[in-house]
Amino acid sequence: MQVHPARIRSLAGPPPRSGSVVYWMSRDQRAADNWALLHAASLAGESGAPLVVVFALAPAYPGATRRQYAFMLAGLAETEAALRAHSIPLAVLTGEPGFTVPAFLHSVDAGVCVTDFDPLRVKRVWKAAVAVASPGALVEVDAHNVAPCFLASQKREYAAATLRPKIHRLLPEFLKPFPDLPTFPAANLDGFAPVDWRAAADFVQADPSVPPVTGIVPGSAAATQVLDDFLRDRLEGYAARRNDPNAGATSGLSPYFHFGQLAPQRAALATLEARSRAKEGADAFLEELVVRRELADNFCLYEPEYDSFEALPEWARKTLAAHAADSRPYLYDRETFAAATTHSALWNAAQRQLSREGRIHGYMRMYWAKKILEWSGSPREALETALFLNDRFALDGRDPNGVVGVLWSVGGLHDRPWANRPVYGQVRYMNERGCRRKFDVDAYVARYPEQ
Ligand code: FO1
Repeated sequence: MQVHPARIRSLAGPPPRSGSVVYWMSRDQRAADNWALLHAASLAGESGAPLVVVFALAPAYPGATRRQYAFMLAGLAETEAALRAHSIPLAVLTGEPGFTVPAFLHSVDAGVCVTDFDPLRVKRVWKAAVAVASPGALVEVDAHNVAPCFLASQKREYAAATLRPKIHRLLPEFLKPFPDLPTFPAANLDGFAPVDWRAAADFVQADPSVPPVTGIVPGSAAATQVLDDFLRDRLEGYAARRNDPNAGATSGLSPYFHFGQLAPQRAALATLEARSRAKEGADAFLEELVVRRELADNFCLYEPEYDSFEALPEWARKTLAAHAADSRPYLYDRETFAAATTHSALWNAAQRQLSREGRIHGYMRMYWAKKILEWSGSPREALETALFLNDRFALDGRDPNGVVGVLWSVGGLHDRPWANRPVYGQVRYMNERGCRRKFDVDAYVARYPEQ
């Protein structure tokens, strides 16, 4: 089956030529429900060329620690087995992707290299390096968004309200079931030994002081199980209970989306099927899963400085600058925040949830980031601290969704101005009293004691 042509765009580089087909897997690390892999498989199938999948393992992905690498490598090992069941080999290339990918493409005489779309800077740099050194064409397929990011909008959108109608217009065309991945002749595996995952783990130089998490099982099979459980047990109460960090009402799917172990489109299709029995929950979840998630990609695609103070909306930069000299009730440095030793038991509990579990409840993430703004020397420093901590401890750090979550909380991104107050200016304010109105703060704090 052909992949919708609007999901595909060609990146600068030589024109397509005959030769083997390579799928350079990066953001979408799964065998099933992967439009980039399906496109590569259909190109190989049409021309009778061999198909091989490569993953370029970078020695030190920016900001990542042992925690994220362990989760990613475990998921990739499962993906390798799933690919081999279709006689598609996976090769792991260790080193700087800008060098290792072109070298591999030459070694297999690749006619075309397909890769998955990703709006982040590091990927753009890698892709530009591959495009100039590739023997054949380099094409990109959006396998992450339901509505292809570069089609849904050609500019940085102001807010969810401006992107929502554009996405909804495209859903009938793009929110379609996935075809099965074809199986190749057994000879397609010739010359490719199974990956040595121990050697791959040894190659990684990530900071070992942030250990792997135990409470979240990596991989596509676990992701599908988490999705099924969520839809069966929690979708109905999602709209009413998702802002209660004690309710266990959220989907828990973010780490799986970040590493592409589950397709957001798979989750959207399954949610639609469940909609007849849980309309309110399904609509609230689809808004997060599709509109908000795709708004984050839109922001990172069209705002080159997406993780900086300069990327904030003008009103927010102005109001934060006007309040930069306001006196702060407490001032903490990055180490104090990281160690969860502020004066606030609620904030410390949120930081402990993040550092112990590798994730933080969505509502608490807003509170956590807003207090970093309130208790840092400047808004710029707050932004840097929040991004640093999120990247370091969250399994889904370094994701457009995480970047946008932090910028929304600290700097009013995709939000509107609110009543003026100290330090925050017109950026939306949150405090512990508001939390107490919404949920049992003491119960939350008790779950994350000092150790
Ligand atoms: N992508 C790669 O292609 N190679 C890597 O070595 C790699 C490491 C890595 C470590 C932590 C992490 O959070 C992400 C990592 N990714 C890597 C990228 C990831 O798959 C995502 O594409 C982006 O972070 C989000 O769009």
